[in-house]
Amino acid sequence: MASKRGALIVLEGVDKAGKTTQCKRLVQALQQSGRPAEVMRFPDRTTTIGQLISSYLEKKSDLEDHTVHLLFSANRWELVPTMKKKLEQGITLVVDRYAFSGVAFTSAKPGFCLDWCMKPDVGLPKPDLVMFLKLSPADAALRGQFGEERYETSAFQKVVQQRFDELMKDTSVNWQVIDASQNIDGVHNNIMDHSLNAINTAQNLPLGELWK
Ligand code: FDM
Ligand code: MG
Repeated sequence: MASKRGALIVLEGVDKAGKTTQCKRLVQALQQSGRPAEVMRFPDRTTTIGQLISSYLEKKSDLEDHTVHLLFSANRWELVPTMKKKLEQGITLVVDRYAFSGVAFTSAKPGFCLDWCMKPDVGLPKPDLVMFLKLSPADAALRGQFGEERYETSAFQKVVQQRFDELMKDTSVNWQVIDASQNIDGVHNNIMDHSLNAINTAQNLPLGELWK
């Protein structure tokens, strides 16, 4: 029998929710329990496309809104062969942002609907689990100021949260909302529970296609 595949696990959430910290903690905990796991993040700023995106986010360049949306999507698609290979090798991938951020952020701009924003990502590897780290704007503010990058304002993040709320109504995706206002260990324990479940379930199922 073929060896068991890894699970595709995504962490999403608003700014300051602790996604990056929790992705690292999760991968460490999985590895320590003998489960192969690797962290990935989108945008992956290391590729040629990723460098265009990074320069845009740092406000060093301007890009037309549709164009940058498609670049974010292309940045995911260019990593798909690598992702599939790793999952087939039994490696669980813990991903810091994915297509959901892509849709939530672009559709928070005037003139963009959810439907148009989803189209380029239709058919991407479907996550076995998407955890949304939920943090109120008040709690986020307690964690410090926003950074200097594009999109890092409370007004924009508020609309992004509304778009995420829309996306979470889609029951074809395994969404789990995590209370990110707990301390780091508390959040980690919740995330670990959901992840172990997803890993066990995924090993006997084929990888799905997102929004298809
Ligand atoms: N972002 C991220 C998008 O607008 N579209 C996407 O597809 C993705 C993956 O880029 F503001 C936004 C979200 C965030 C920024 O920031 C990336 P981090 O701090 O590198 O996650
Ligand atoms: Mg950030």
